[in-house]
Order: sequence, then structure tokens, then C-alpha cells
Amino acid sequence: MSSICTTCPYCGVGCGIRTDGNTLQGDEIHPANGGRLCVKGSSVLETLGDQDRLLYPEIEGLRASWNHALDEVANRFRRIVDEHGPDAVAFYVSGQLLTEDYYVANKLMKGYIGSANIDTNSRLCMSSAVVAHKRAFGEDVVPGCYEDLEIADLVILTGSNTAWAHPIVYQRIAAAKQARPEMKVVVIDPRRTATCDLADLHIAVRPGQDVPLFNGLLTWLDDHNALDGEYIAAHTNGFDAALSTAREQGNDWDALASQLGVSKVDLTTFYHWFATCDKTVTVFSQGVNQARNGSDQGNAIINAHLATGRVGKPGASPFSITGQPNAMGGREVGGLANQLAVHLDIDNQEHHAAVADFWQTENLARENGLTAVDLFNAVESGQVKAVWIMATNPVDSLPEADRVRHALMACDTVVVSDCVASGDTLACADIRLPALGWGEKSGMVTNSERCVSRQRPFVPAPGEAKADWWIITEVARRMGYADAFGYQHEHEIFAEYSALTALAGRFGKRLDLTAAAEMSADQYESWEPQQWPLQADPRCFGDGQFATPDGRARFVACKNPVVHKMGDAYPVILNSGRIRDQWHTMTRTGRAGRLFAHLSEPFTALHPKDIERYRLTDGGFVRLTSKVGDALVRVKSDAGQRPGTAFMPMHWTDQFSRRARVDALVPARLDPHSGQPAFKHTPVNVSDWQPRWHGWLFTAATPPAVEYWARVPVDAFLQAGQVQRYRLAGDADLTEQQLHEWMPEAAQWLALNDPSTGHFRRAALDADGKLIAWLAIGESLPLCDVEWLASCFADEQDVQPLSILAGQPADAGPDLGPVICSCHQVRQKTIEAAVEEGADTVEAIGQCCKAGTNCGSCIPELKGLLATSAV
Ligand SMILES: Nc1nc2c(c(=O)[nH]1)N[C@H]1C(S)=C(S)[C@@H](COP(=O)(O)OP(=O)(O)OC[C@H]3O[C@@H](n4cnc5c(=O)[nH]c(N)nc54)[C@H](O)[C@@H]3O)O[C@H]1N2
Ligand SMILES: Nc1nc2c(c(=O)[nH]1)N[C@H]1C(S)=C(S)[C@@H](COP(=O)(O)OP(=O)(O)OC[C@H]3O[C@@H](n4cnc5c(=O)[nH]c(N)nc54)[C@H](O)[C@@H]3O)O[C@H]1N2
Ligand code: SF4
Ligand SMILES: [Mo]
Repeated sequence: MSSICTTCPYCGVGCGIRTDGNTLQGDEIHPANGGRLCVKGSSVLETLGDQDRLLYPEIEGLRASWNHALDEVANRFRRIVDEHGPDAVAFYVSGQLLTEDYYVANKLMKGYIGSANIDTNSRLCMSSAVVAHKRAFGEDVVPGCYEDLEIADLVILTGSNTAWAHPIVYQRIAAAKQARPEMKVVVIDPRRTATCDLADLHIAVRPGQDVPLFNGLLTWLDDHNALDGEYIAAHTNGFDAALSTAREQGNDWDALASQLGVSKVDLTTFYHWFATCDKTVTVFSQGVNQARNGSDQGNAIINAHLATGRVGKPGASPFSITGQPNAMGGREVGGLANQLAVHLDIDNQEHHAAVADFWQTENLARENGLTAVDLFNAVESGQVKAVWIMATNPVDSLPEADRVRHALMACDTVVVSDCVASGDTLACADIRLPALGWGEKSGMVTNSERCVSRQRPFVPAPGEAKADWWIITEVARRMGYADAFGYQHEHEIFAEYSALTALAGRFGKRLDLTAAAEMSADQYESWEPQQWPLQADPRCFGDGQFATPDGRARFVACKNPVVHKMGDAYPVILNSGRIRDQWHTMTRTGRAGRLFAHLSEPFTALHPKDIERYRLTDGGFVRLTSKVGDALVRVKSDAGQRPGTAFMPMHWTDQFSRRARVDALVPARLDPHSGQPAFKHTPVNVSDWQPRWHGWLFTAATPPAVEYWARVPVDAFLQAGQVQRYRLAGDADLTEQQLHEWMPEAAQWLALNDPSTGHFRRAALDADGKLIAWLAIGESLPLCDVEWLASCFADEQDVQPLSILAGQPADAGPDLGPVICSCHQVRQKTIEAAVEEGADTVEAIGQCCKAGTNCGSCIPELKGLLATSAV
């Protein structure tokens, strides 16, 4: 196959990929990455394949034809709308849909069914930034572009673990700083993250204190004559009110520093740098958005930029970076329940009339719909009787996730469109629809800097999977809207959407894709990445003209948050977010064993002092409880945590561990303006759990019902399915009979029992002597070489009974520690040896052992190892 250009399915950096289906490289001419890829992007081919894919439509668990399944969805939605009105149905969609999918989903719900009950997982992600943009600029527009990060003199990264969540953006900043060491980087984050590695200054602010921090900045700028008075007078409104609100906390920098939990020197250094660097970019992400006052936190940042005239200028902008590959595209087409389409508003009569006219519909929704958390509350109360979930996993990613699960279980009709066959949300579905996944589907995505790129197919559809836009339009036709949904090809949808953006222009908005409205199918095929507004400056608002009625930007007066006193019952603040090598609920990254090498089990990171204080053990287990739920994961000591806080990844689901869904713990506390949940600040209690036994189990079968298990896929396939490596732990006594039941049927057995030490080992072999399952249980974790064992499943090698029972090769080499560089599979001890032999820079380590020389994602860890060995 000749190679094609497409866009990475993961984060909102939106890197270009070139692939022939067997190999893959970064696309050198894509403006986002210029040829670079991070570890997730470069391993994406390993996550493809038919294994565990949803291949056919299913109704109530039984295979159905497409015709039957589509009729069933359309009939159920039609009936409920007819009996209970349009607001009794809802769609819950995702920033992982393509623009074409998103556009037709929104057009169907808002335009024809006549309800605005369509919301998206972007509610959990970007909705506070959307509010901040709309309040300040009059439109949800990110003013800057990636190049700004390279030409800035000061880059502030707040609430963003860029090194792990937006690795190529991070690498671009790192390269710019290397070329211009005088460039400064400030990281604002309560914990010391891999991103801090690049920082000249880390402000380890107390959680939730970003408004006082940025209000303090506004006051400082005023006190130090660092405001751009001309810009404020000519291009903005509301400055005086914002400043006087900011001044309410006074200008005693000692007092503010202690309130924020940082040193006064660090605080004033940050303020001084901001005051003196005209070229400043402030990147903000979930640490800002996912808070009870996320919208105000965004506006407090934007206020500081407006006050210094630093918006949309080269190297000077606030910069909210998006998470998902098409989070931005979804915001454009109107995927949020309180947006119409193309940045227009539902409750604005003129906008409403214009869109109704364009779509030729009399049914266009007149009121904002339910936002994500409220939408699932309405499912729970029975007000919403049918919900169609596409490309998102709310049973894992919404707050109070157990309640969401129960609500879906009790709901009349739950339709789920997904690519995979098993998932926590899919388990609640009445109707499951198989969707094309990345590499199969075709359409457009928009990245963080408004760059619109193609995702192109290069592998055939598995089973009967279909494009999301096709599924939606087929249902629309069956609901009686054939005329409005007659598309034959995704390109027609994109052209219609592009034409619709003319209305945005008519109402003074910047969103503009009209140049693509007449595009032919061939031009669509050969589309090259372009930023909107198409054929215009890549930056917006640099001329001081904004999308508000009077053309002026607006300051927002941001009140400091009420500080809640921590109760004794839940004394620790639980933060949550991403780790380097996993993507969300792991439906894709969870298929590649290599991506577990970095962190293989669900964990909670705590400061060593808290580990001592709560009598936990590093590497042991911790039970977390909150007002709404509980979890059981491993303890990870991390001196970079603020004492009194903990961090838990959001990735583990019931598919990957027994009880490690962080959102089972998170209560639904929302920002009042955006409805975005405060995922980062959950009060919890932590307590030690000491299992009576520990174990390893390799099997392709489902895990046993024990107190703790966590799985990692072994990169080997058996006929029955992929072998999984389980780490087990439990409280209850085990009988031989139980152990037997955990193992599959086998032709031959190897066994070792030592009841005196509580140590049991079992290996199951097929008739040819090939290993099919392996188990070891002990009072402490049985010693074995799990990587070597994994290789025994893959290789055609003869199995040596003694080695197999021992779980390690007869000529076992030394333990080389955890994998640090996932690309080249280089382990910690190998790197430490290189350092001991004199490698004193990241480059030198790379020359010695290749670590860090491919995607560069592990460079922060390499620097960490260099730093510890220097000590
Ligand atoms: N590897 C990987 N990359 C991803 C994703 C993934 O799943 N895996 N998902 C993508 C998506 S959808 C998104 S939205 C982005 C998210 O990208 P990020 O927002 O960078 O990621 P998070 O880990 O959610 O949180 C960022 C940081 O906010 C900090 N934080 C917590 N509370 C506060 C606070 O009160 N103030 C401040 N200033 N900071 C705070 C956290 O400690 C954390 O380090 O990542 C995208 N990229
Ligand atoms: N505690 C806590 N919770 C969080 C966050 C946090 O930081 N902390 N972050 C929040 C954020 S920012 C986000 S974005 C969400 C993400 O959370 P989710 O959106 O729930 O997570 P994903 O795993 O990305 O779910 C995507 C689903 O769509 C499927 N899929 C992939 N591609 C396609 C496709 O093309 N079509 C269809 N039909 N299906 C597809 C996948 O198999 C998967 O089941 O989580 C939010 N929840
Ligand atoms: S930075 Fe994001 S878009 Fe780029 S390769 Fe990595 S995951 Fe993909
Ligand atoms: Mo996100």
C-alpha cells in the first residue's frame, strides 16, 4: 500500500501521521508536529486489529441486521418523542467523533427532533474555557497558535501536565528553550509533574487557588505600572470592576503567598516576569477548567492578558489547549447543549431564525438543553427515557459514576455506538452499534490551534462496522427526515457545514470555513491541514477587535473562591488526571502491553509524609473513600505531591481492575456557569489494606472475583483471546478447588504446593506442551519474571517445566527494573549503568543505550535519573 497522511487519534495537539498500514512516521509537513510523534502516536498501529471489536449490531444482546437495528433505534426514539415530547430523548456525544459525525448528530437533535438535549464529553473537558472565551471575546475562539509558544519569552503552563498530555507541544517548547535559553517557563500545578522538568519556576499552588493567584497578578501589574492603559481604554470594557474585585484581597504579598501555599520569592518572581515579558503565553488546561470556579479561573488568566494587551499577537496570548482530537471541531458545530451551531446561540432570536432558515426546519430547538451531569440526572429521574451515547464512556468518566451506571441500567432505551465489544457503558446498552474506529473512518478534525486536518482510512472496516455519520443519518431518515439527511459521502456534510459558517460571519464571529463550502470530493480527498479562519491570519483578535457587539473585549470580575474547611472525615484532597502512556478509559491504549510498561497498575500517589501519617506502605494498597464511593488501588510514594493531596489516574475501569474507577469517588460539584465538574478536588479518606495473599495469574479467561486484581495485556494471542497478566491480592482463604477454577481446561498441568509457606504455583499446558495459563499465589508476592513469562506465551519455544514453575529462565539475568523508555524498551538499571559510566546528559544516555532517542516522552524521567544520581 502506498502511504497516506492522517491525523493522530489521541490528543488535541493533532499531529500529522504518515502510514502505509505497517509502519508509521510523523508527517514532516504537518504544521502541528513537523514529523515528531510521542509514544502514544507512534504506537497506535499496535492498538488496531479485530480483537475485542464490536463487529455487528446487537439488540438486547442478540446479533441483528443493520436494517433491523436502525429501525429499532428510530422507532424507539420516534415513539418516545411522540408520547413524551422531544426533551424525553437525548444524545451524549464526544470530541472523538469527526466533524461530520458531530454535525449531523447536532443537526438531527437540535434541528429536527427539536430538543437541545445533545451534550458532549467536552462538557467535562473544555466547557469552562468555552465560557471564559465567550465572556471575554464574545466567541469561543482560541486566539493564538503553537508558533506563539516558540517565540514567547515567557511560557506559563498552568493546570497542564503538558509533558504527558500534550507531548509534542511540550517538545516544541523544550526545543525553543534549548535554542533560546533566556526564554522562561513557569509551571503552576499543586504537584511536581514531569512538565516541571522544563520549568525555571514551579509554583506549587494550593489546589483551587488560581483565581487569587491571577487576581494578585492583576493587582501587582497595577501597582508596578505594568498595565497597557492604551489597550485597555481602546479595546476593552469592565477593567475597573475586575481590578477592584482583584484588589479586595489586598496587596500584602506575604499574606497572599502563605494563602497560596508558595514562597513570596517565587510568587513575586512570577509576577515580575509577567510584568516585564511582552511576549507571554499562558497555556491552561484541566487543572484550571475542572474546578468549581473553572470559568472564573479561565477569565482571571485572560484578564491578565487583556490588561497587558497580550491577546492574539505573535508570542502573546492566553492559550486554552484542547484535549481530544476533535474537541475543537465539536465546539464549532454546536455539540454543546447550550450552543446552536457555528458559534451561534440558541436563545438569540436572530441566530435562531438564520439557522432554522439554513436547515429549512420549523422544529429548531428554542431552549438550551441539559448539560452532561444534568442529562444523566434526568435519565435517573426518568425524565429522559432514551439516550444515545456515541464515542464516550460516561460510566467511567462522569462524576458519581456508579450513579450514572444505575441510571443507565434503569433507563428504557440506551443506545451505544462504540468500536470495542466490552466496556462499562456498553454493558448498560440495550442496543449496541458497531462504529468505525481510527484508521477506518474518514473525515475532519480541528486541533488546539484551529487547524483542520483529515483523518483518512487505510484499513478495511472490521465486520459490519459503519461510520458514525452514516449511522446517525440512517436513523434520521427512518425518523422521517430523509430530505435533510440525504448525504451519500462525508464530504457533502463537511461542505454543508462550511457553508453554514457564513452565518457565523454574518453575526460578527471569526469562525469561517466558507472557502471550503464549494469544495469538490477530490479537493476534500486531498485536503491539507489549514487553520480557520481559512485564508486569513492564523491568529485572532490581534487587531484588538473582538466578537462582541461593540467589538471590545470584556474583563470579568472574578471573586475569590470560598475556602471550604476540610472535614475530619475526608482529610485528603484527591486530584485526578492523565498518565503518560494511557488514553482515557484505555479502550485503545489498553490493548498494547508496551504502554503498560511505564505504569502497570492503578495507583494513588501521596507525599511520603502522608504515607507515614496514614500508616500506608509505598507499593502496598490503599482504600479510598469519599462521600459518594470507594476505590482500592496501590500506593505510590511521590515527594512531588503537596502534603494533604493525592493524585489518581482517571484511566482504570472495571475492564482493567476490580475497583479503581476514580469517578466513582468524585461527587458532582459543578461550575455554575459551565456545568463542568470539579474533577481535580475531591475530599477523600485513605486507609491501609493488607491482603493475606498476593498472586500472579496469566490467562485469557475473565479474572477471578477477588478483592483486588489489575490486568495488563500480554502481547500474544491465543485462539481463545489475548492472554492477560493479572496481579491479584485477597483476604479470604483460598482452597485448591478455587485455584483450579481460575485456570482454563488444559491437557497437562505443572503444579507446586507448599502449604507451610502458603505458596502455590500452577501452569496449564495444551496437548503440544504450549503454555496457556500460569498462576502463582503466596503470602508475599511470588517472585517471577513476568516479562519472560509473557514471552513463553508468544514463542514457539519448548517449555522447561522447572523454569516455568519458577517463573524465570534457568539463566535468569539481573533484574533491570522498570521500563523507562517505552519505544526502545530500555529499563531503569540499564540507564543508571550508562550514567555511572559517565553519561551526564540526556543525549549521552541516548548514545549509550538509545533511551529517549525516539519519541522523547521519557526525557523528563531521564533527567530525573540524572538528578538523583548526581545526588
Ligand atoms: N497521555 C494522555 N494524554 C492526553 C489524554 C490522556 O488520556 N492521556 N487526554 C487528553 C484530554 S481529553 C485532555 S482534556 C488533556 C488534559 O491535559 P491536562 O489538563 O494537562 O491533564 P490532567 O492530568 O488532567 O491535569 C493537568 C494538571 O492539572 C493539575 N491541577 C490539579 N488541580 C489544580 C489546581 O487547582 N490548579 C492548577 N493550576 N493545576 C491543578 C494536575 O495536578 C495535573 O497535573 O489531555 C489530553 N492528552
Ligand atoms: N476524574 C476525572 N474524570 C475525568 C477527567 C479527569 O481529568 N478526571 N477528564 C474528563 C475529560 S477531560 C474527558 S475528555 C473525559 C474522557 O472520557 P471518555 O470520553 O468517557 O473516555 P474515552 O475512553 O475516550 O471514551 C471513548 C469511547 O469511544 C470509543 N470510540 C473511539 N473512537 C470512536 C469512534 O470513532 N466512534 C465511536 N462511536 N466510538 C469510538 C472508545 O472505544 C471508548 O469507548 O473524561 C473526563 N473525566
Ligand atoms: S502529541 Fe498528541 S497528537 Fe501528537 S502524537 Fe502524541 S498523542 Fe498524538
Ligand atoms: Mo478532555
